[in-house]
Amino acid sequence: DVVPLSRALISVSDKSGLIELATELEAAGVELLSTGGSAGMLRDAGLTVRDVADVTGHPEIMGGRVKTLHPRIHGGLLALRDDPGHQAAMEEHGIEPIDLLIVNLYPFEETVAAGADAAEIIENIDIGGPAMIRAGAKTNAHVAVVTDPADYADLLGEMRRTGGGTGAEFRARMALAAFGRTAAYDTAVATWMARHTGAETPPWRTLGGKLRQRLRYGENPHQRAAFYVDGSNRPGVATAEQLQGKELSYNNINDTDAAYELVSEFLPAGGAACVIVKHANPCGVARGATLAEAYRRAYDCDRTSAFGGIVALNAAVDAETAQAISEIFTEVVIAPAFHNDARDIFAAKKNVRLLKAPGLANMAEPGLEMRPVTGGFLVQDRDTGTLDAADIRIVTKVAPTESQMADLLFAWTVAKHVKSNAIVYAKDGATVGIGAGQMSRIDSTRIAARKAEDMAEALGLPEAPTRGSVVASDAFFPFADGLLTAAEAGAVAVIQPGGSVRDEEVIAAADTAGIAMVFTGMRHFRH
Ligand code: 93A
Repeated sequence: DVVPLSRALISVSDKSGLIELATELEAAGVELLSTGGSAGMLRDAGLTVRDVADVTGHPEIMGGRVKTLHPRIHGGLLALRDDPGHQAAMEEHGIEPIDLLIVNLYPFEETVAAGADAAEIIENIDIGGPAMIRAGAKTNAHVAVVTDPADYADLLGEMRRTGGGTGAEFRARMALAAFGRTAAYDTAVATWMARHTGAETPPWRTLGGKLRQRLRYGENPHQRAAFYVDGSNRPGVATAEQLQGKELSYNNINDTDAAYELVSEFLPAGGAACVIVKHANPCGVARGATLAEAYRRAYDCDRTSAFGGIVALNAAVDAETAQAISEIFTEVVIAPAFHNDARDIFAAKKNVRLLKAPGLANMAEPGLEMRPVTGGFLVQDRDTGTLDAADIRIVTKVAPTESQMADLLFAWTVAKHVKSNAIVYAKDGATVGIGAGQMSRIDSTRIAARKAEDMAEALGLPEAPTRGSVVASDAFFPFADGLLTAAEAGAVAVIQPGGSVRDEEVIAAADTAGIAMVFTGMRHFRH
């Protein structure tokens, strides 16, 4: 798969590192073709360069607007070397193959940032450059495209590795970067044009996804909104089929995503599981011997919040589960499948939106998450962190029992999906109190315990279900007070990352209270 290099086309606006690179290419016996300014610079440095105009037999015209837009150039980049028809065309039209393309684009973004006028900005919309980059990247079976001076060292390393050529893996990697560059470039052009013409910024059509549906409004009625799919086809809310019910709203989709991601942590092999979400936070999560039982136990965590919630299930919904869900108002039910008799029951509840996802979400699959900040955006890996037994360290005198350990891991998984500060009390594979999104951990700890007390009262239980429960904290307890509050509520085992400067104090408090505590060494902030 190594393509030896015989001819390179160089056309760059950012000329940094160019002479060093071209000197090495010439020394390796690579013929250099180049456009006006680039060719001049290389010649001044004493290198031998062939003008693109000489190759095309056509001068650069219109102040450089047309210089490389010619079949001798594009044919040289696009020809498939192993296609006899392409070979014949090359011979007939005097087209020579180009196997290395060094191009970077007119500085459009910089010209906008410098506050130039529209005429100058427009002149900096590169047409020939992106056309060549895309042609070369499309033909990465034969052509290497380098669009960033930062990659020149990599190119030279690749040439040394392969004895003067480029390998398929390198060419594919560069092609990916090349398409990324032209995509970002055109987004910048469209964004400027939107601003210049007084249209929407950023323009909806350039968001990089495929529009799935326009939404009636966003988080609030005065906000416009739309739903895009990213083309990955991952099972989840974006690929689910709506079987019945009103149109999904922006908040429905956001909440359904949160619910389905969490329920997807519970693989069907481990038994039935149900998640109920309100405002992107779970308000009840449970396993059960049956799906209906899982739903009822999830519902019993916080019946008040579950009203008008989103219900996600990890297996095909049966009639009994459908019946149980139908007893209160629910916005959305999402599951990998629905039995026909369940469909019949939901059909009587016209407003319930039923979503059938093409499988559970793969929570181990890597991906990126983006979030806007004023003037930019943040990107991070999805939180695919998981625990195994070896990561868990028992730090107290008392060790958790086997069933407590199972509940600790269950609560930990739920806590990963609760907005920070997250505190999750659980017992026998069901949450019994969830504290979410507070600015202090102690408040989340208290709120979760109080909600459990409220439920005990509503359900007529003899005591709060936090008695004998375990508790998970998404980040370390900075002080002993949170742990003491949990102990007071009746928690008998704790799971948390550890790592506070006051760990010793917190461990001592756990020992005094006679409860077990384990450290995970991993944090699950979610903001
Ligand atoms: O004006 S263009 O859109 N028309 C073209 O045919 C063309 N070919 C290369 N811009 C074109 N380029 C761009 O010129 C390249 O992308 C590069 O940024 C620049 C290099 O020009 P020079 O070598 O004259 O400095």
